[in-house]
Amino acid sequence: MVEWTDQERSIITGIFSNLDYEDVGPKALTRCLIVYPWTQRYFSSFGNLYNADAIKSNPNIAAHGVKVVHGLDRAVKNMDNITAAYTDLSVLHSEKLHVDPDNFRLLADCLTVVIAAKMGNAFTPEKQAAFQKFLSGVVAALGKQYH
Ligand code: HEG
Repeated sequence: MVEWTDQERSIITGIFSNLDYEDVGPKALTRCLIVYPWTQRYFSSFGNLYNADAIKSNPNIAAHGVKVVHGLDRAVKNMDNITAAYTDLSVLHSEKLHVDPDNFRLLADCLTVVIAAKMGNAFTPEKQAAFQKFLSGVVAALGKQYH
């Protein structure tokens, strides 16, 4: 079980209460698909992913990016039991979507880059540390049902 300090809790709540999901979600998923092109294989039904411009302007990717970042809300609400909060999503990604769990870390890192760029100097090392710890919990939880 992960232990959280009051400062870490308030950093995480603060980041998410100010988060522009409609902006950050599409940017994070887009970045993941461009920086790590093998992640595109799971989105073959999403239409044109032919190059970076196509990915950036693909409405299905944008909508899915928003959905994925909203998928983090359950971790924010269940910080003391992130693993249980992701049982169903872990089963889905493993058994139905067959997403290689290494990719969770890649998307998490892209999300960190996007948030750091938006927050600028406000994304202090302390905030990055708490956010990294939070995302590591999510990544581990999403990988839990793989066997
Ligand atoms: Mg996943 C569906 C969350 C990483 C590929 N993802 C979903 C859904 C959520 C979600 C909430 C919708 C589930 C539903 O419809 O019930 N995904 C989620 C999180 C993270 C993640 C929180 C990591 C931070 N997903 C991830 C990665 C890939 C991926 C790295 C592939 C590289 N997700 C994926 C696909 C779908 C979902 C292909 C189904 C999309 C669709 O067909 O609509």
